[in-house]
Amino acid sequence: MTDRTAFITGATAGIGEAAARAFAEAGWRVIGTGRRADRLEKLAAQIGPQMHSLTFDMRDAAAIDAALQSLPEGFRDIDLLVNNAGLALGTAPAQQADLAQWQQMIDTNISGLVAITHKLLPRLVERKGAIINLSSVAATYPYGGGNVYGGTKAFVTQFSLNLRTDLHGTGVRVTSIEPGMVETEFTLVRTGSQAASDALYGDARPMTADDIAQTLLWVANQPPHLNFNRIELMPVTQSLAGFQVARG
Ligand code: 8X3
Repeated sequence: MTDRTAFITGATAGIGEAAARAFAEAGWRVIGTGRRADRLEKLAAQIGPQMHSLTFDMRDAAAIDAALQSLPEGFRDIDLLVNNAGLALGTAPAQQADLAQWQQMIDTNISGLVAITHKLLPRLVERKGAIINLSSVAATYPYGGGNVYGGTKAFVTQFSLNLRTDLHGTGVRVTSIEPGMVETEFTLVRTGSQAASDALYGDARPMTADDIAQTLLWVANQPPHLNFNRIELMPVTQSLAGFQVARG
């Protein structure tokens, strides 16, 4: 055991679930959060007493408070916050997009993330802990249909950099992780279509949730004097395609 505790949001699937497993395997205590109690309980049963699950909706501040107050002895001293919960919805161009989907991305990727961070900051400062925020390559590079999703991730990256500045002198470390294509339920959630998900990942050799989980663990295990501000990573098969020009 490392005697350290990681608080991982969105641990019900994908990168969050892989991170919960990776940190537990490395001897960390893990608090895994999510909306889907059945998935969290299944994961907690597999990981064992090193994991404590908290079920709440990131968009409900009172539910977050109640969940944090319910933390049992042994899980109250939090050393690392992994802000992983987030989602993309829709691939339509902005002028055809659904406003409710935009709002849901803002509520989860921005409002939920800042609420959790705000609530855990005092404990993290006390423990000289760390925050790792899951941003995206979409924070930096625009792509078709990325509109509000990319905007939320640009927020996450810039919020990470600003947190670093505000936390100057506290010893708290902050890192923005900015992955490209990772094969998870991400595309299924975004499009609602298994066929779209299969078409995107098929033969593309995308990164895996475990690739990102191992990156998170590596960042968390750096010596306390070292801060990685931003890490951008992509599968070898993904690259940038440049500008477009409309004619006529
Ligand atoms: C999403 C990254 O490259 O799959 O955060 O659009 S990508």
